[in-house]
Amino acid sequence: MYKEIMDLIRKYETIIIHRHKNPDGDALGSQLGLKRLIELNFPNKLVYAVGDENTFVFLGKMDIIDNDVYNNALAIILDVSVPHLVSDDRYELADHIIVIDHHLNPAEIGDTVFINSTCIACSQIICDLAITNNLKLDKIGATPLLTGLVTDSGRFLYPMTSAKTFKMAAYLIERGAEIQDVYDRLYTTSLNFKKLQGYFLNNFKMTKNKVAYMKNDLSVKDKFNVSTFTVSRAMVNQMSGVEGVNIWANFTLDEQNVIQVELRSKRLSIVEVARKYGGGGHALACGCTLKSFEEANLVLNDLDALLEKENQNG
Ligand SMILES: [Mn+2]
Repeated sequence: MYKEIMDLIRKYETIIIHRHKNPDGDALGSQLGLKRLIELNFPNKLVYAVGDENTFVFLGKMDIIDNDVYNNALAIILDVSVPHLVSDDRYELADHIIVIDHHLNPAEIGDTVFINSTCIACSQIICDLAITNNLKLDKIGATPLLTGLVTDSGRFLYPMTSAKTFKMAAYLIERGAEIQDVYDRLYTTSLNFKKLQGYFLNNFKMTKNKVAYMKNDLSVKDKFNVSTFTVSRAMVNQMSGVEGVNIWANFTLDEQNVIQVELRSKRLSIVEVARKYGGGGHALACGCTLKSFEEANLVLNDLDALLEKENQNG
């Protein structure tokens, strides 16, 4: 499979790299890492990274390109395989589309699809591609890739962290990835963010079978002066690591009147529940969107029932 990807990279003169909207460290990390990897090893090619920007912009800027750049170009989509989640839908204009992802969903796009859901980060797949093909990599490419590994593994904490993850981290640090700088940027928080963490710790609730959860309306983001995304994605794991809590869920109303749902589990697969409500993701880390907090109660009931069944089976 890597051979097919490399053959396509060799074939095209122009390569445009996409990833999901509202990028996290892994989406941007794998995108900017792959961009640098291609630039270093194929200096005559034109390589662009496109999409929306957010607080992860310290990893590198996005390129602004015209539609005609996509003529006879190769588009590579990273860390996502669902069309409406891809940032910048002009990938459709490309001659050929490669999707490289580590989510469980069946890919809905791409002429060439490579999905490995045993990899904790899409960045880990890009590292593997580099090592397997003996590609050159420098600090500029290694640093974003390490950021992807660190963020998607929760600083090497989440269950899919493997020997391979650490091998890739070692490989990246050997190539100059600035680990201290990455950590400083990722784990220094604003005072508001810290206080929001405290708010979560003090206010989360539990269902009968100990699904920990929070329901956040817009007043939470306003009170702590942060984004909905921060309240939703960045806070869900405040409820992890509590004795007896094996599933935790975060429901956050956004400005479009949609409830953003983040679901996490220690061992039991919960992605089926996310899928039931139109979402998806990984077995132990997934999400969906809902129309109301009443629907959130249905999700909580389903999660609670999973634990009830598990308890009965001993
Ligand atoms: Mn990822």
